[in-house]
Amino acid sequence: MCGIVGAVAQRDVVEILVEGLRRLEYRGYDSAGVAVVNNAGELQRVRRLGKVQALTDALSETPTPGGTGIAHTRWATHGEPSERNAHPHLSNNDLAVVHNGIIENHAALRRRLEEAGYRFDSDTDTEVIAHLVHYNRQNTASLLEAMQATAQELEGAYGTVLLDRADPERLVVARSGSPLVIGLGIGENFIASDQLALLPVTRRFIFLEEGDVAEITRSDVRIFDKSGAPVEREIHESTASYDAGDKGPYRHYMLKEIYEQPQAVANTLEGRLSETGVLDETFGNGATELFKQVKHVQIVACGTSYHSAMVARYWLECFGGVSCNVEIASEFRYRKSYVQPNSLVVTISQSGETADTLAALRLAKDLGYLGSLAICNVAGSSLVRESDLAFMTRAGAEIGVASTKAFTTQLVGLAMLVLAIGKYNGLSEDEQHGMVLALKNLPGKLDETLELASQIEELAEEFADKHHSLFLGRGEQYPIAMEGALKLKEISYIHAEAYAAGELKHGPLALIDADMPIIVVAPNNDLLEKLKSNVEEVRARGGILYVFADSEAHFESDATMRVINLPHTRWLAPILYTIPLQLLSYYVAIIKGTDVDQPRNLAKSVTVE
Ligand code: F1P
Repeated sequence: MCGIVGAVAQRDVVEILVEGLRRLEYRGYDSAGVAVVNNAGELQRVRRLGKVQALTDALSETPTPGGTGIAHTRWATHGEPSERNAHPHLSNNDLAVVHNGIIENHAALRRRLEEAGYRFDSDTDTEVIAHLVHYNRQNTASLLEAMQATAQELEGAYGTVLLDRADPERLVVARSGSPLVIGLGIGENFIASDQLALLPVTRRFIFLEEGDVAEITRSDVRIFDKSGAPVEREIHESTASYDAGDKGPYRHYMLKEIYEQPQAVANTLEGRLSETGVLDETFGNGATELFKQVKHVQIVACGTSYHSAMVARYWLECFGGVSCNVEIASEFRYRKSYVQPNSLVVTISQSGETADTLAALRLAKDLGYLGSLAICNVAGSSLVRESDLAFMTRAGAEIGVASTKAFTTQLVGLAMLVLAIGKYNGLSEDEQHGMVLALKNLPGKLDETLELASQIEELAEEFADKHHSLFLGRGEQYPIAMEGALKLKEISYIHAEAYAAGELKHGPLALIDADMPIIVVAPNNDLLEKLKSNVEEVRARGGILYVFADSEAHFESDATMRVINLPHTRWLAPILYTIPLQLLSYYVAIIKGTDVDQPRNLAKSVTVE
């Protein structure tokens, strides 16, 4: 899930490469590096441990001009984050390579190459690509052929770009399992792992397909498919925007994104609802025909997106009139599963590039589902392109690694899916009408909920010295407890676990003491009385409770319980109750002084499995 940028131009490309890396930092920020062929015809490489800013500082001290270059921002898989493991990797000072993905047979290849006399300078799997291409180059007519030969020997996933000192007028690139996009300029061409990196220089893109190897020069792009045959790939005019902008009055992107949620939800709803339902076109051409046949929904996703899927299971079975299974994509893709009759597969992903989710979609297509729907925030992403139907959340660019507005807009998309499928499966017009109204009122309720921020900021003080915490919810609030726990882990590094409150007495009660804050999400629903009993079980054992409750649920603050009341809502309560948990983790992280937008060890887009 590293970020890659490359350029072949007449002008100096280093600025373009570094700006590209900045835009790709969401893919990893363990180290960054750049290599160019300089005016003296030498390969010049600058690498730094840490974020792109460290590389920028180094480049301002050591100007590295060149018309052809490659650059990389890393999320470490093989080998610790360090300068020697940072890309680009070199072979014999002739060849520079950047890579995204994992070479699974790297150990065997490394042994072979060491026997052939190659010396390894890093612990990465990437370095085998550099040496193997270098080795194959001796028996092939061009760098392109050397890459094609190398591709036959590599197992695993890669998006890779090669630069040859002896032939600096071209880059050779290969895609197998990790996305790469060619950017077309005038008298200059580019390559990147995401079009976002290249938006300042072009709007014309070619998305490489699985198994493609390509050669890019200033004036030409030649693409060859898996079998080595030359192919033409469509050119796309991109309308994508890079609106990371500045943080405005906010201290972090995450806080900005939390506050953007009412607007993001309003945008996601806009033009998609009638008085009594959801317009089928919202999900793309052919949605009506497909939805009429659906009797079962299989959802696959990872991380935060998986939590939204879990909420959807409650909704689909309660209101949608169809059965639903939910599975983590990395599990689904590697087990034998049974395809229910008339089954729709739904993938959920902010980025649309999550490797496991993409692999799960491809598997599902082979297994013979009725059709596939992607719920995604990035237009033109692999997931969207490869699915039959797509629902675009309109959250706008999400920069904070911990997902916030992408999650709540996914839930809005899933709520609309429930309506769209439900209307063919017994959801009455009256019910639909009420649900549409609730969706329309949601941005206002989110605004009201955000007003609780100062109360939550105060509460956060009590968490700063804690090492563990427990999140409890029941029904469709159980996944919200899971999402709250994940947020706290991700950005404050406090150990947090979530439990369905009914499970307490089956083990976790043993953990309860005054040092273990218990966070409870308690809307006023059919399970409220059950939840209240669970709360008493905790109290009786000396636990300190923090309850986010419906104003009509009648929880009272006292010495062992802090209550914060939220506006009243019914079926969309999971969306509303997400907000205080996001704010809580944010303020705890602020007190702890962690890197909120780029927490340690994580990356925004997980393009390796
Ligand atoms: C899945 C995910 C995010 C999380 C983090 C890492 O990504 O787990 O939920 O916030 O950024 O990746 P996606 O498939 O939703 O893009």
